[in-house]
Amino acid sequence: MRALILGGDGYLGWPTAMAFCRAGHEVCAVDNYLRRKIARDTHSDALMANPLLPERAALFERLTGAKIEVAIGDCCDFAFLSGLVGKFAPDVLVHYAEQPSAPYSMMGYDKAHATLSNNLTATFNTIWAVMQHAPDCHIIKLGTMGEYGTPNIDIEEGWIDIEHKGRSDRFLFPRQAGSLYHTTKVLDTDLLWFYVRIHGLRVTDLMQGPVYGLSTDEADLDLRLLPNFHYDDIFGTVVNRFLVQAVARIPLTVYGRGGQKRGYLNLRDTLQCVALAAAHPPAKGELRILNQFTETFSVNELAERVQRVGRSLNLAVEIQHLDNPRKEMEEHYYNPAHHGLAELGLKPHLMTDDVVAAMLERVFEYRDRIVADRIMPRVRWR
Ligand code: USQ
Repeated sequence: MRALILGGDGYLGWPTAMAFCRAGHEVCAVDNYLRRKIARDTHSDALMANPLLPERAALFERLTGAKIEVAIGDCCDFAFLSGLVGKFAPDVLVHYAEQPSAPYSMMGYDKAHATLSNNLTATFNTIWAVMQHAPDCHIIKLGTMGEYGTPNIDIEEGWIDIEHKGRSDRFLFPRQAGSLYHTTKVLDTDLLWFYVRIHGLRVTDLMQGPVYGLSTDEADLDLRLLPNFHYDDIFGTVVNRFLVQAVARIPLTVYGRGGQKRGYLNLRDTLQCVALAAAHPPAKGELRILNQFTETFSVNELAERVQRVGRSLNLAVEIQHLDNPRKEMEEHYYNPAHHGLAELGLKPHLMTDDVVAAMLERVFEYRDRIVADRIMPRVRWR
């Protein structure tokens, strides 16, 4: 396949580009370094230094003989994106090119507007570029489990059958996101669904939970190929933050009571899920929605697990409950379906103690680079 990876410099985009390339596909990775710029502006640099995309691609080629094409540019620039889609003619386009931080999107008008404008424009331009130049291309869009929020009913996989006054129909499952960032993903889904209905696009929307980890088959070839691993309050996801806090002997920052449940997955499983979606495209005119996570945990369960494994490695891990900077339910029902990817063949890498220990050991190698004042939450929802 010819695979265009939008957001190819990111935590998920770069490992995806390597994995697709290694699997024998023609890959072009696209990025404008927005995440690096926001990280610099908010003093949220990643744990390890990540070479720029052309350098990473050159190193990957030296090590594997496989070539990742690189295009530096902004997906919000329609002339750039449409020219690229026209020239590259992708069979599959994986769209990660979004501002992915919930806290950043809650920092005030400018950052909220930047998130809304970037995310919606990148999705809109993707749709139009594909419609104009590659109408059979399969768009794989990274959505988020956060689109559904935490309703007091079971969460279905994208769609729900509703009976109302003796009649029934199928609708998108109700969405009620907990941050402006997550809300942009709801709006993305609505845009995609509109153009699928009207123009017969072929789309998979992957509702992904928080991802953890830094090891993949390709990233393990050389430390300079590792994904950008954040532990700060802006870009760091909760498990990655807890790993770094454990190594730095900073008490684990559980927000509020810690009963918040989410569906989590290992970075390796993100790669598997995207590959499976690409290998099994939906029909034209279909919006396929898959819930992408392998296990659900509360924040307390995650903290206790990192503490237990950390202590077995002689790390003195403590847990602290902070006043919750977010507005979210801290105790709630959570039962999301996730059959679709398993039916496509997903073999989960679960969060065993060995997996946690291996991640702690890798983070430990970078302990001198941990900056303690990047840990505490700086952004409050209210
Ligand atoms: N949390 C803590 N302590 C921390 C950090 C987070 O208790 O130090 C809690 C949060 O309050 C939340 C849960 O952990 O209840 C998950 O937070 P997170 O920061 O790991 O994840 P979130 O902000 O929801 O966003 C991340 C990614 C985002 C992706 C999303 C999937 O940054 O791009 O869309 O995970 S999901 O959460 O399923 O919507």
